[in-house]
Amino acid sequence: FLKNPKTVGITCVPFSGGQPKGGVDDGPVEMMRFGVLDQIQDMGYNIELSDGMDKYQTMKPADDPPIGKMKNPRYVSMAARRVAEQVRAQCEKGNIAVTLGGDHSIGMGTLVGSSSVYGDDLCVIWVDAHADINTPDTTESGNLHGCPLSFVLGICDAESPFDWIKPCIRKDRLVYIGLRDVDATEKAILRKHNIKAFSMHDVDRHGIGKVVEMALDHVNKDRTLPVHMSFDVDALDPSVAPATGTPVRGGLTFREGHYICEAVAETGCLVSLDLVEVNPALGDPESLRQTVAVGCSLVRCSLGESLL
Ligand code: B3U
Ligand code: MN
Ligand code: MN
Repeated sequence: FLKNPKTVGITCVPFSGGQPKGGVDDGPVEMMRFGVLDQIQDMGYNIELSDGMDKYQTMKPADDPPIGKMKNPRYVSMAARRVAEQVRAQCEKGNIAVTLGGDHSIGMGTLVGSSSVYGDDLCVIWVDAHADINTPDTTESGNLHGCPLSFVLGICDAESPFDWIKPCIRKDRLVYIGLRDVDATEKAILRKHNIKAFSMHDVDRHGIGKVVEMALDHVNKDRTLPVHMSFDVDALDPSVAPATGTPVRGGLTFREGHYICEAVAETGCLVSLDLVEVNPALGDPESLRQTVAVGCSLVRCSLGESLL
């Protein structure tokens, strides 16, 4: 699918407006400081950086009162719209589009951007402790990082300021891995729309190898369709990735997380990737180092680092 399979287009999104904790906006800069760009180049890729990562902070509207339960709706919408444009540009050039967050509300932007180029062929693998599929009506927290999928799947009516988002992802081309903290309202949505999810219970039962195979079979049986993977570091166990806003016990081990990335890399179908919810402000320096390091390592493995 890729015109430039050896070019990685990186979009850094220092954005935290989709949830209440500061610091997640420093995720991209900490991953860069850790050397993620050089590491990707050392694997033989060219890098093209989307510009203006400083713009996200300055986009914050002076006045952004809640709309219904949604917090910071205008800010989240504007940031996601910009992400969508930048990811679209990277995908149009045929680069592998890698987006470094930032909180997971930016996922609505990356999915709009990638699907605007790949259409509804695009398959989505959402690796997360959470389902991120609340609607503006079902969300209890009002945090929009818990809602991105409902917008792009067309499960909720796109009201202003999110009316620029058209349904663009097919429900049968979405699959989850790693779930263990899903709201009752979200479970009802998953059931109603027949959305495939592999929880930690499934990982325990079948092992990660089988789970990833079943997940890929569900969305991409013949391995011929383009794939977007959205990796929330809180899918990993907090002992592996402690510096994140909403850690949940009982997550993926270091190897299980990497296995998912390696298996996706092996398909050769990956066209776009998000790595989100690294929050360097949470925890001691060692937790921060460990989390940033594992984030960079997941990105490299998704780009094929460990394939022989
Ligand atoms: N489902 C809850 C909790 C949550 C979602 N995503 C994260 N936490 N990181 C909510 O707020 O919608
Ligand atoms: Mn998430
Ligand atoms: Mn999560």
